[in-house]
Amino acid sequence: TADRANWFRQDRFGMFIHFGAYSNLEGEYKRPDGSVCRNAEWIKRECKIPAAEYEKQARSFDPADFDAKAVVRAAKDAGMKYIVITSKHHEGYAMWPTKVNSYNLRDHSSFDKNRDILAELKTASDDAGIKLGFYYSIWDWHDPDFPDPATFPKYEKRMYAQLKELVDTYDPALLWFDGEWDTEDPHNPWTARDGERLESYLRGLDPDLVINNRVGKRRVVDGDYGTPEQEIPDAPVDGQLWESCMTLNDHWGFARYDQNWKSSRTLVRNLLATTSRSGNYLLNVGPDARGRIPQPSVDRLKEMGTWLRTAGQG
Ligand code: FUL
Repeated sequence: TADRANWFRQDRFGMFIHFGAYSNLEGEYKRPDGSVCRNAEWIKRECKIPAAEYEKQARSFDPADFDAKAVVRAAKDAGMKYIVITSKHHEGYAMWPTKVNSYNLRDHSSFDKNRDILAELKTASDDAGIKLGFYYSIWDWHDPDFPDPATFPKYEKRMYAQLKELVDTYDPALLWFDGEWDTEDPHNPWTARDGERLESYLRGLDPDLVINNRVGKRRVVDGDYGTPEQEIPDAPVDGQLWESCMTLNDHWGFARYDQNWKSSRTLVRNLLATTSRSGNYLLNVGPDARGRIPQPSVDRLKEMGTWLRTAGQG
């Protein structure tokens, strides 16, 4: 990893944001028989929601209360130095007005057509001196060309086009890939070579981009840093940079029923355990259908910040 990751090495503490069309369901899908199936960002797949039905609910998605300044303030109050938001999760729904397809927050929603939450977040982050990065899922449950190796190149072309849009429009500091793993159903055709090709393409667009290892097959040579999930490793692997991502409760996306919040004491302890082992800590919030960060999350972030500032003075 070259100098491009210097800021990442120093910044240590970031905010992860899981926000997508799944947020509109707030974790609960009512089946035709009246029973309720619960999940968060995996709800479409885990609850086997028919594609047409999922697309239909996405049309009513209206996160009118998303407030980029409030999000950035919550991050800043906690002592976080960067933000990584889902631009597209496995569901395939783009959170910016992509020109590649119409399955996005401008063209397939009830949201104000003049708003662009990634642009809003970029402006608010720049104003506050916070770096902004994007999560992007390679795995795509919506694009029909994804699962079949014969049509996969067509999907890949669109994926490249979307990533170029993101880089050209919002100038992100970091890209956080996901969904690169082998899945049986549907088949995931992503190979180590695909990852290498994508990484060099992106470095050609912007040599300063920091990229996580899920762009490839999570080998030490893939991307700039490792991505342990919901765990804090004892030590770095092969001296590699790493970042532990973790949830505040038990889910990444908003789940109305999940009130299993970690205490701020636990969160501070996790932050210290991570940074003392030279890792970064990426702590997640999941805004609700209206785009609001849940109050228990805001409270905990505030308490962490208070603790950090007090400890710094002592
Ligand atoms: C996982 C995803 O499948 C989860 O939904 C979440 O985004 C997590 C950070 O990465 O691999």
